[in-house]
Amino acid sequence: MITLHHCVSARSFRPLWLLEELGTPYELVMHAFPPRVRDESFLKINPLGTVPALFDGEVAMTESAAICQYLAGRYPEAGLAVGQDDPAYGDYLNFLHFGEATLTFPQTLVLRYGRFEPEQRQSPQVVEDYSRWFLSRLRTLEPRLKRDAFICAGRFTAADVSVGYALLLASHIGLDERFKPAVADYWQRLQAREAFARAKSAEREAALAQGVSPKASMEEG
Ligand SMILES: N[C@@H](CCC(=O)N[C@@H](CS)C(=O)NCC(=O)O)C(=O)O
Repeated sequence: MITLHHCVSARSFRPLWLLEELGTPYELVMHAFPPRVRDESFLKINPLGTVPALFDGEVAMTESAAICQYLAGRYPEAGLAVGQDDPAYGDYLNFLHFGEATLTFPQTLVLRYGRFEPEQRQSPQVVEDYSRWFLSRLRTLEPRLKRDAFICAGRFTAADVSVGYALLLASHIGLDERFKPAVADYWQRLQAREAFARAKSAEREAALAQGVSPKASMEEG
């Protein structure tokens, strides 16, 4: 059985959503955010103190985009991966990693210098600069999503889960109001997926059952 360690609305939402898309059984272990501070026993599970941490037999992984790639590849029958012989393979890998490396990174600076740091260390300048950075990177997606419903391969794949999480995070910090029309429509399409709704319910129910706040991690700080 796959075990996923998760904080509400954190990057571990990527593997959670993907597991729901796959329909494969998993155990969801919830932690208060940030687990490094609020749940020290977690450091024995993942010395980095970050989520996700996913265990599948002997396999242990802590990078959300890599976990999506791993799971989609392990369950090819679900059609969420793009094979090496497919002309869309390069696009698939590119956007799977773009979701974390390019789109989530500037938002972590917005969160850190807008919410998590003590007031005297907060910086409206950093918040605005990295908000703009994030929004400018979305420009790559706009023409593509004007043309196609999903990011690559003409269908929903794990790359959409990776990019979709970055849009979820943006909605938590109010940047969704600045999405251009094709990205805004895409974000609506992703939220309408049944597996997305199941993942949202699963994290809420597991949080309540395990005595963890069901509020989004970025509102806990
Ligand atoms: N690149 C990693 C980043 C993991 C990460 O930083 N997770 C955040 C949650 S979104 C975390 O656990 N932060 C708590 C901390 O840094 O102490 C990934 O994509 O999974």
